[in-house]
Amino acid sequence: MLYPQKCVAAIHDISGFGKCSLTVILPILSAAGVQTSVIPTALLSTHTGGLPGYTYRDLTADMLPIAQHWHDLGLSFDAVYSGYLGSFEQISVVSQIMDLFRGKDTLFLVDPVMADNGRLYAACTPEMAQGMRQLCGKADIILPNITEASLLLGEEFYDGPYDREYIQDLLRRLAGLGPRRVVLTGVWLSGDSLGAAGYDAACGEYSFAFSPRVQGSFPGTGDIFGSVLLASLLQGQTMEQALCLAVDFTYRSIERTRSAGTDPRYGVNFEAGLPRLLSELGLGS
Ligand code: PXL
Repeated sequence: MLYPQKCVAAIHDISGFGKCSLTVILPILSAAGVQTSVIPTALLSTHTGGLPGYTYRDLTADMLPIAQHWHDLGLSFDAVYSGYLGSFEQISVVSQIMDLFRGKDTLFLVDPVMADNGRLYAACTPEMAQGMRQLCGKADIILPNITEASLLLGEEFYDGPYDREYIQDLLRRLAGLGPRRVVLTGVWLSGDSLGAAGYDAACGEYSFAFSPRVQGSFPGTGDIFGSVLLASLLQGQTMEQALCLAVDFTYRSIERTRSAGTDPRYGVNFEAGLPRLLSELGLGS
């Protein structure tokens, strides 16, 4: 039996160096057999996570014309996956792109990339939270870390360790913004583990997945996590399976990088994990 290839439209920036956003999303989704088309939101020399200086070219004016062209060509997508947006204005552009590609089974995955560890990213502004809240309301799945969850809910950020009740309460309230499923990253209940928690509001089910914790900050790992999660869901795996796979793949990428002694700001070694990922997705020879 022949299955049609899954198609994703990915709306993220291109950070030329440093392995985040499209430079990790594209290879991971492609390796997982997903045909991936891209709408770049901005072109940067590097990510904004710790390297001194970066160039920045805003691509807002190109985004809707690209999407409109695809729409005119009659293209459709199994999923639209948005992440780092270069400006407040781009939030409404992504919202319009979602309207263009809304289909019966189109999955809208919104990663409200704005902040981490209690701090906004360099190019993000506090008013983005309000717009992101609305965009999340149109999504099927949202993927905030705990800092972004606090911004979306208009609350103060608390550092962990967290208890399960607090995490479940955050998940339920985030689902109250509109998305059916919520995946929260950067969840830790004790000092030696780190992972993610999921909630499906349709069935009221929670899932948790953890890995050992590696100290430090690793840019790009949210995008790696999101791509593996999406690949797994498109492959028909359950939320629990997707969460476990994404946590494990991200952890292995971080641990490989730590043990090699690579500067974390240069990005993690996810490439070496791709063959194993394919077999865990039931793909490959
Ligand atoms: O991975 C999130 C991300 C994406 N794009 C850019 C970033 C970051 C996080 O720092 O700086 C440009």
